[in-house]
Amino acid sequence: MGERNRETEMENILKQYSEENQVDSWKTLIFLYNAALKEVGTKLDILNDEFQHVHKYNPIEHIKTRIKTPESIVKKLRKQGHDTTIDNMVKYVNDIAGIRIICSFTSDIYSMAEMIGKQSDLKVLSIKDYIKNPKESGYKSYHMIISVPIFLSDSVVDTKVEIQIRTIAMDFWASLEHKIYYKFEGNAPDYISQDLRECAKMVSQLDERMLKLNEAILKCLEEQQEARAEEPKGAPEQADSGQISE
Ligand code: 0O2
Repeated sequence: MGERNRETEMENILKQYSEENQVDSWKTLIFLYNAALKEVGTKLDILNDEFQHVHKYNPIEHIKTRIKTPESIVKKLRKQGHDTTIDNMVKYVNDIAGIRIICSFTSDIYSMAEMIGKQSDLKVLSIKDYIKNPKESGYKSYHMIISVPIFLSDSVVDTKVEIQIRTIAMDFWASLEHKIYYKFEGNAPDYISQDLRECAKMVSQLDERMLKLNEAILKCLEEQQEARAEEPKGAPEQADSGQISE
């Protein structure tokens, strides 16, 4: 199947499975986005396992997936000035299927993004680096919109997924800020927004410090290993007597 056909396949599938019925269209849409989350989730698990296998280290702390609520999708479309049709949801709402990857260190974020970008069956549609360019609110995270092919019985549908990659500290800030702002519905008093920006700075400093600490620990371990390797070989080790020494 040609690339051009695959891009219009989503519209065809929605029509074919739904016979112009909006409820059926919605169900088909959610089925496809759930399938996309499964595909990408499996890819991430494999990448994490490979990393553990080769480097004895897990860059991923944990992964969260979610399908955006219908209320939230409608709100986003209205905010963008679009009619709330199924076609517009597919076209304009890029984060109906969302995956959040929580990493240990900032450096892990870029390793993950690179590994995802190299998966030949995924298409990276856009990247927003809110780590290098944080939002006005103080928000930091690395966003990728990708599309993943979903293989159905007689067709292939490219389906969009938003991947957000952040550290534990960035996630801690973003989750609490989201809750606070939700309460104020976007109209938080200035001193609260200011305080949140201050907290975001503290979170960034913490991330930087933990990264440096990790680098120092790795260097220290490497030096200890080298020193041990250079130690002159002493007397041959005594055979284990099977007794526990004091
Ligand atoms: P929810 O409930 O998390 O889904 P695009 O997706 O590119 O068409 P958009 O939506 O402006 O355009 O994308 P952007 O700026 O990359 O951000 C989308 C998501 O990033 C948001 O989704 C949040 O999850 C997160 N985000 C962005 N800015 C902030 C922020 O200041 N604070 C927090 N806590 N999260 C933020 P939703 O749909 O807003 O919400």
